[in-house]
Amino acid sequence: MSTNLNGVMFQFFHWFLKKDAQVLDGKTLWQFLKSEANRLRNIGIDAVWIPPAYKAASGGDSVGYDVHDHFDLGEFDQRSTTATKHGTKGELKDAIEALHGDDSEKYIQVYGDIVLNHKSGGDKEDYFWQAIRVDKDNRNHERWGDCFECGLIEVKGYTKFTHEARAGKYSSFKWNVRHFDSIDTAFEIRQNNNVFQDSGDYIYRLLYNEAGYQPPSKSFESWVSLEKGNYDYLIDADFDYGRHDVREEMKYWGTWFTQEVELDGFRLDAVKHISADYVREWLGHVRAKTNRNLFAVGEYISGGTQTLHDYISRVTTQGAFPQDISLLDFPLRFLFKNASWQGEFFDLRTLNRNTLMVEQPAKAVTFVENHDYEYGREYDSHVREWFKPLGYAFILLRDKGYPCIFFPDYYGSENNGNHRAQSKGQEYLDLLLKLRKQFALGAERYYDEQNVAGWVRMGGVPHARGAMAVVINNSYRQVKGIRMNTGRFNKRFYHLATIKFTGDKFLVVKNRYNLYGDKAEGLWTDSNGWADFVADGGTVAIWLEDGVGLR
Ligand SMILES: [Ca+2]
Ligand SMILES: [Ca+2]
Repeated sequence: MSTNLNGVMFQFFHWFLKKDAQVLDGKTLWQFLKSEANRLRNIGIDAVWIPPAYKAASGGDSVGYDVHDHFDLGEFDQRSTTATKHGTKGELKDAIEALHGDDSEKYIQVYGDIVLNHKSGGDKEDYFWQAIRVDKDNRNHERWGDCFECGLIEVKGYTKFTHEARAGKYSSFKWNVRHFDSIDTAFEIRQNNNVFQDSGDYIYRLLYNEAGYQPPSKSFESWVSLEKGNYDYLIDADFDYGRHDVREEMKYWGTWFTQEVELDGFRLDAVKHISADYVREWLGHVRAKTNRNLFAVGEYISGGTQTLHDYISRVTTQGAFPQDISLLDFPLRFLFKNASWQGEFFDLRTLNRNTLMVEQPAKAVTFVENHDYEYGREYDSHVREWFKPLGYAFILLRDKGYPCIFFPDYYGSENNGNHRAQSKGQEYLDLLLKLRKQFALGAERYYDEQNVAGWVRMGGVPHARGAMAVVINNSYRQVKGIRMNTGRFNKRFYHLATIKFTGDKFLVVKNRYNLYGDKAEGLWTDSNGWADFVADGGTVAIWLEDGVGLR
């Protein structure tokens, strides 16, 4: 969880952000982040998740997940650029300094994006290495024997990383094939003295370590996702965490990166493809070496919660030094996506079941959208815009989870390739953030039906300004009510705002909403505290106890 009361995280990038995007106003992302530090502070952001800050194989145009050199934070001329897509190392440090602020300012935490799974864009390897072909869909199926494309082979892939421009600064580790356990691209395959082309149909599992090395054999890691048999391999050159030298080097890097730019925590990329035992070892090492209570949230993509519980348990309860970790709530995110596509055919009662938010709220980082699923990433994988205010109300105003706001949902975006411009949600998100800090406090009473769900925050605790009732309605164009108990008897609640998407922008209708009839400006609870709170179709409506206002 966040260390702050009702903490909020901000994912400060997206996949389709152009380097010359209007919102950046000629700045790099790091420069823009620096210039936005005070705004983020003022709207109630407690932590910023920054994109991978190190040199990517595709250089200055990459979001950064194709990591080429973990130690190059925009400092060395590699992959045809010194800066990363997001800027230079100096600009990154300036941005983080601005977020941390001086002693008189609220401290905003910075979470680095940590890619521990692979390296990308290596040079052609010098040495052949023994390997076996495994099926992409079943990694446990190794193609031994003498059938077509079977048997022991030797491969050369793109596994050599010399980083000559860095010349050993920060680390002299020289990466080559021995440090990886699998690749999916070979430029040379040799078998029985014949040379073969890479058919592109297989993953090549590397078999042995060099003579005399312990352990003598390589293997896929254990405690990874069991999808595809064993989901250790994801992309490019996959680290071999069976090797002591690889484990140590990446732990050393984690400590170095954390201290070099003063990180406060991590978003751990692709953890289903990395041994959970290594992630625990890595976190334990970096936390101990830096002597800091570093927050960690992992990206484990799963529609079901059981694998997430198993993963959390493996990291937080096993081993000599159990480590705290949260996970992104993908099960909830996939429900949001379905809700946005199915409209009123989606049963809102499913939102409050089978999610990490419900089942393990203290370990849930909740979100509506991210860079991997936003419009244009995969066919119809995004959350449609009309639903976003409902989704954000659900993560920002509930009593569970550590919510995360996605860059384009706040700042808007521009058309770019398959990506269609998304509308700026700044006005309604600023409102929800204020409500989160002032009214999303105290006990919660939750109610739901097929097409309408609502909750009351009871207040009555420090920092709470009063009671709040929130209603989301996913029907097409019909005002619906839900009966909720407020614990306030014969009390008026006024209509603060209804947030809706008009097809090209988000509208925040305050004070009076004519479709609500005699409740257009407010409503009364009965002598037992009950009232029918209403919201328009496809909107979220917010009602506050009379006599208190938003500051
Ligand atoms: Ca892996
Ligand atoms: Ca591996």
